[in-house]
Amino acid sequence: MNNPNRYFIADIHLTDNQPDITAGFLSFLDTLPDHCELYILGDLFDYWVGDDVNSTLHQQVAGALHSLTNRHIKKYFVHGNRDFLLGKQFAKSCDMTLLTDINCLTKPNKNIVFLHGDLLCSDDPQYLKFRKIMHCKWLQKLFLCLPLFIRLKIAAKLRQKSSQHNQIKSEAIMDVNQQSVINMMVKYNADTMIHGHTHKPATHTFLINDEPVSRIVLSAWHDGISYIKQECNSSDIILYNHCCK
Ligand code: LP5
Ligand code: MN
Repeated sequence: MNNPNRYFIADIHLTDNQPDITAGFLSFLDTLPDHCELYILGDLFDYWVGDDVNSTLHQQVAGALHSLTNRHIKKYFVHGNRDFLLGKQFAKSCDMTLLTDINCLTKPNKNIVFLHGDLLCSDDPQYLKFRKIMHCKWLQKLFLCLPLFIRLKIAAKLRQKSSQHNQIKSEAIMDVNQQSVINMMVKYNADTMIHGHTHKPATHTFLINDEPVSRIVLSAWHDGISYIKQECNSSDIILYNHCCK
């Protein structure tokens, strides 16, 4: 029995303000073949302030993802830095499995490691410190107890501060650190890494211990659909990086 084909996407940044991206996302789901697996590598939503936000957008997305189950499509979700609060309740309404921050898929000889990508930005200790605070369980619980309008205000403030900070950070600081990439690939015995976050789509090939490996970076969806397809047949696994306007 062949493995299912796998599709990887990230950084869709769904928001009420950009219905064209939502429409693109929903039609992308329609094009998925039956019996495949869909891996969403974070920042599906532009921000997430709690599963209790029952907006039309959230209902539409949950309905569309859930209905993929009728076509035997499994959905997996890795949190991004914008939607790290997406919880079990919403995942259930999508019939989607929540994964940990770093995950591995086995290939015949080596593994594929996949993650959102922000953890690899180790040239930016300020961000990693900020991330650590945002991931404090008690702080998240406290935040989720706040009235919705306050949560939305805090999220808007954080977004504003973040874009101010990003304007003065260099491109290099906001990209992944090559040594962190290598360390993670060695740790997971991976010859392939897939991630998003940086919005710099590319396939980087390099050597680890004289063996060729690749890091495939997904694009954000502001400029069109982007996905990686892992095609499985008995002898081969091929990864395609598709970006279409
Ligand atoms: O995603 P992107 O490209 O904008 O920037 C990221 C990093 N920024 C973030 C912040 C998010 O955008 C905010 C998401 C809000 C989610 C909902 C709210 C949930 C609140 C839960 C509370 C428990 O991730 C950015 C990186 C960039 O990627 C590239 O890697 O540079 O990091 C930053 O900008 C962080 C700064 O370096 C430090 C930020 C200091 C903020 C100070 C906050 C003070 C305001 C407090 C308001 C109450
Ligand atoms: Mn991100």
